[in-house]
Amino acid sequence: TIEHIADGATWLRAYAEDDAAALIEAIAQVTAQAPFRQMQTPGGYTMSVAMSNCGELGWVTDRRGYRYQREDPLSQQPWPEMPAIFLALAERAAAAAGFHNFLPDACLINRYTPGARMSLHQDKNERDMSQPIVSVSLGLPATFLFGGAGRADKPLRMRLESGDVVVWGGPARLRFHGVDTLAQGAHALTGDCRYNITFRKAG
Ligand code: MD3
Ligand code: FE
Repeated sequence: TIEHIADGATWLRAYAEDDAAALIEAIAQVTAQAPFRQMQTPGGYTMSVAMSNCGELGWVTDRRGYRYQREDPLSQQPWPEMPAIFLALAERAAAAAGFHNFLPDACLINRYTPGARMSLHQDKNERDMSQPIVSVSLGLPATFLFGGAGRADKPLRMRLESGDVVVWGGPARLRFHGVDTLAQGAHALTGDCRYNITFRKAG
């Protein structure tokens, strides 16, 4: 089912359900080369979410700031190639939401274990804000917080489940958002974790 959440935001419930096992296998292949790591924020905190990347550009944070870069700072090697199944899903989902010819060059993979969260933020490190972000949730469900144009706007709460895909474009692209603390649980495909994959045109 297609659901319009807000101007520019489209929720494709269970859209990736049939691909879930293959997507999780592809995550394992990417992270065998570029392991999950908990990065440092510029303010010196360690993120509770563990991250990796694939594609031409990867999102990183450290004491120097937030940015995209071509090399994995752990290995100083290029990020692993974006798996074909990732690219195909992102392109198809974006088109279903009205964003044709979406060609992501960056894919951030987030891993949440119980207790992990992501505080309200905007995604502003990408060059072209006319391009959407496509997000895919796998494994344990999470409460996603969808805020407004300002940090103080009270966020809507949305439960994102395994296989859900959301396309964030247009006026939704710069809205504040975050993820509430992940609850304990067990999922048949991922065990005690949630993965979120986001596809971006960063460069
Ligand atoms: C709304 N990830 O990696 S995905 C992130 O579930 C991030 O891991 C969350 O926020 C997660 O930056 C949320 C949904 C999402 C992604 C990007 C957005 C929602 C968005 C950009 C603009 C507005
Ligand atoms: Fe974000």
